[in-house]
Amino acid sequence: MSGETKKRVLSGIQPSGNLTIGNYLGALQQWVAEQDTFECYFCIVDLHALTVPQDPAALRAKTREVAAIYLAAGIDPEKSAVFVQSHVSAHTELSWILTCLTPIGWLYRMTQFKDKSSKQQQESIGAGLLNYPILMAADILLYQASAVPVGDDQRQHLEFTRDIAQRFNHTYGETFTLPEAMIPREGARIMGLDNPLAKMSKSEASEYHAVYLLDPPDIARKKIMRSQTDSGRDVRFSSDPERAGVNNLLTIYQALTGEPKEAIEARFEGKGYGDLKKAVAEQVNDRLSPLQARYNRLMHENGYLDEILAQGAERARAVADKTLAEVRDRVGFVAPYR
Ligand code: AQP
Repeated sequence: MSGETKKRVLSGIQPSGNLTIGNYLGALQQWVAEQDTFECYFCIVDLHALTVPQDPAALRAKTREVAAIYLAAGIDPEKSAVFVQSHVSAHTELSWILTCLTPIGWLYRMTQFKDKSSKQQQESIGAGLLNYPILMAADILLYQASAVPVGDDQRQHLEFTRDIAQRFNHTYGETFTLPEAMIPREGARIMGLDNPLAKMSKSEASEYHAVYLLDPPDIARKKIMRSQTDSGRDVRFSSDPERAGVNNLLTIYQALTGEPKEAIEARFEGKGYGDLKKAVAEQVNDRLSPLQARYNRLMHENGYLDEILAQGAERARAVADKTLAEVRDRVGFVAPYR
């Protein structure tokens, strides 16, 4: 043992639907890769899921499902703390303190708020949807995380987190580490298979929009074979919006294989879109089959998941409560007598 302390990483996914290959390539795949380099905290962010309406029984089931998917994807609970966000109450407490420091204008500027609120009736938009980035900032800052591995859609929320951390540090004295977004080079923004101009999203309802991590191989293959492409023939990476479908399939292929762009284009030289779709389906299923086998085993091991989540929450609390105690002192709260 060198005794050297590792830098911290925190990230999470909302249990708000079926996890997609977008969540896998943008987030999970890099979490697995970073476990040896960093001290990692990975949570299932159930408090965030409440920002849009959720059925309680479905939320409970999805929270366990997402936890099992983390482990099945390769998160090792011996190395990384895996926990449910609502099991660590410091998240909500810090979130309130940061709320009181946040100008409302910063929140109204967030793209995700604009997107998600535009899909709801004005009178049913919860204040939680607006405040979402503050809770996310609290999640990250509690762990003094230096890096946050996320997809490209979370870039703006990370900038918000840095801004609020700086505001706190400036107002109350140096307290929080300023985190950096860790965005993967490939697969940072996987697009919908049915509409390659919109981000693939787990809460999008249409049948052919996304491959889910628990889709059986024939369903995953069918979705990919039906994905939207254009009338061209060349299998090449492109930034032309007309060719976004093919570009998206190539991006998925690249993120899964790690091959350079040129090698991939050479592989598909003289071949058509059908060949590309078959090759992508094969890569996706090769990755998902072992994940699904591990997932099924885990879900049948009585008590195992609960034990991992309990241990993860304990490790998380040890760090989060320490930061929170410092914050409470900085803002002027009287420490409890006992
Ligand atoms: N399409 C995507 N491509 C790459 N990365 C993605 N992520 C999400 N979609 C893509 C990354 O996955 C993590 C999950 O974040 P989240 O659950 O907090 O919510 P999100 O970013 O809003 O993801 P979804 O799937 O679109 O969820 P819903 O539909 O519930 O809002 C993040 O790291 C994200 O960047």
